[in-house]
Amino acid sequence: MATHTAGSAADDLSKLQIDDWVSSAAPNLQKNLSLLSPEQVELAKMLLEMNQGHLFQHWPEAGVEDDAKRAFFDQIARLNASYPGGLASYIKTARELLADSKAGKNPYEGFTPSVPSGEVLTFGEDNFVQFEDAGIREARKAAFVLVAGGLGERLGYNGIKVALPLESTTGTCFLQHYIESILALQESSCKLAQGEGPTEIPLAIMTSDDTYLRTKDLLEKNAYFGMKPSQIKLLKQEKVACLDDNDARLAVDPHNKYTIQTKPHGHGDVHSLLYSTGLLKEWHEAGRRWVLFFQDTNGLLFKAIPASLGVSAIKEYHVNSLAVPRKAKEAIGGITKLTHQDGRTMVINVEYNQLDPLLRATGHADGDVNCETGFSPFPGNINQLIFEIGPYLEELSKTGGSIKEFVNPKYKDSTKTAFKSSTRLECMMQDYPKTLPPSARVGFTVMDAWLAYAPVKNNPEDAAKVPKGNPYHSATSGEMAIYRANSLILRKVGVKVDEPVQQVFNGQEVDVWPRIVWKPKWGLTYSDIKSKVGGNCSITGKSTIVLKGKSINLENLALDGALVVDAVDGAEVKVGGSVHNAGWIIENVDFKDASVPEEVRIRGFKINKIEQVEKTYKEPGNYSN
Ligand code: UGB
Repeated sequence: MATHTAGSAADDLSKLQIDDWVSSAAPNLQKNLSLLSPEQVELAKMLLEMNQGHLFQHWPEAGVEDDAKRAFFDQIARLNASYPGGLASYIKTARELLADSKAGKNPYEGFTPSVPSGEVLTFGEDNFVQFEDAGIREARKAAFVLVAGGLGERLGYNGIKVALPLESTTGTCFLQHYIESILALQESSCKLAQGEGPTEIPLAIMTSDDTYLRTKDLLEKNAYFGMKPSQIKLLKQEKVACLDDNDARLAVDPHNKYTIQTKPHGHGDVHSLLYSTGLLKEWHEAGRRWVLFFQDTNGLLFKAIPASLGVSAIKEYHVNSLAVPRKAKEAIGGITKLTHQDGRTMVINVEYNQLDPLLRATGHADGDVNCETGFSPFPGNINQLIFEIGPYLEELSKTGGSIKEFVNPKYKDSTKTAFKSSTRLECMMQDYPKTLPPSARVGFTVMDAWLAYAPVKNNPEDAAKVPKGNPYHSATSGEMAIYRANSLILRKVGVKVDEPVQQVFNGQEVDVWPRIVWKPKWGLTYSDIKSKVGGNCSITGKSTIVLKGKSINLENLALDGALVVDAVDGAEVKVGGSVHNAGWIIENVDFKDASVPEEVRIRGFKINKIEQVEKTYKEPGNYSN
């Protein structure tokens, strides 16, 4: 950044006026004004107007630590530029939200919650299949956005979460699985379109300072997992300034008095980033119709994508949230219909810590409880959102992508005058519909959790404490959910799959199904999978099957052991007969055992590959055995 000498700035009339004003508001800043560029002077003025004079309280005379002072303004400029409306707007909003928090104001004041109605789908039923067909048709007009800026503090894993294997049978990491799923969707959808419209589905990944370099590295080291590098855009969210008190005085880093302390602003940043980078406009101009948002560690997600995209297209939803049945008080938000005294209504996610008090305050004495189905009547938000790009872009053109924020200070005592530690404003991507007009078409789609949702969010110790019956959301349960879903899907298309056995890993009791894994290109939809299974197939409980190829047909297969089929595109393979061997067995691992890699330890088991049959087809052609 350019620096100005005393001479060049001193003649400026407005600067002289600032000098006078600054000398009373922040005398230590005044002594340093000669160091600042005109832009920095403007920023200083803004800070003083926003009552942030304390930031300069410890500044020494010009000539001492000048580089640090300039670095301070570099940071202020970044914080100012990355927030819609700038830092002044951030501070103003923070004061309002902090005042509301101090007054104990209910953010849902005047609203009554009720159970909304949405599309409830069951895997394999006729309407599910129709929605899947429609979704596959629409997919080539979609763009995907993965929000992966979070550190995953609850999981406590040292790497980035998208690099974690979603299952240890093949060791495929989340990012690879997501990319291969998008490529499979792209191929199926473009085949139907026969050359019309977009031919590539783009993927944007929102990262943060915590995840950007490691995400880039993972992609580069793996040749983008088969996607064209130009198809992937890495975005980076900035952190926001921390606040020390109810007057929203910016918090100075305890280790460096020239640095403002910052913390993540939340996944809601994705909207302003898509807008400010021009990416959303670019997608719209290229004829794309849908943008699909998803989180970093849900290995089941793409099983639910075709049908839910079909729901968006057929129901013409501007906003479609994917949801699953939710146990009362489970730590995922509840999709709720809110009706205001003045008649306004909206269907919105109410975060899990707010739903129970909201219900209690509006006449439901027991709060958030399970109903006769064994689940809360409020479906659980899994933060998989599908927006129609046209109305979304129109809305962002008005708001710049800023969405409703919240603040969650931890107060020292009941006077609510001091915080235990600095706080900041946060925002969530699913709060986007809060500012939409009542005419907006906002809906949701519920699918069974076994099919759609198994995130990896909790560390083994916390997962082991989850109340019985509620999902663990750990690396252990995330992996077991893949095997369960694939087993249930194969059962649905006629394969005889043995019942699971119960086992305990890292203190969590889980159902262990046969380890059935396939590449997304093998089977994206119910119809796809059904068309690849014929005759009487059976898979025993101790078995493992890995299908790595597009056209592998299972015909009268009786599997009791491990079978790996790997076929290049163009190889049409029929696999059948009896396959029997010692197979791959699961062995317990203690999560405290530091001699085992972290990604293995956190799931509490490893796979011992004793014996298998491998069938590999490297050339296109027809094969039958
Ligand atoms: N994320 C970012 O990209 N940037 C950030 O600043 C923060 C996060 P968490 P959370 O599915 O169980 C959400 O921390 O926010 C990414 C919903 O709000 O895993 O506690 C991060 O990388 C909640 O309603 O979840 O809770 C990750 O991919 C419920 O649906 C994603 O944002 C809950 O998820 C989510 O971050 C759930």
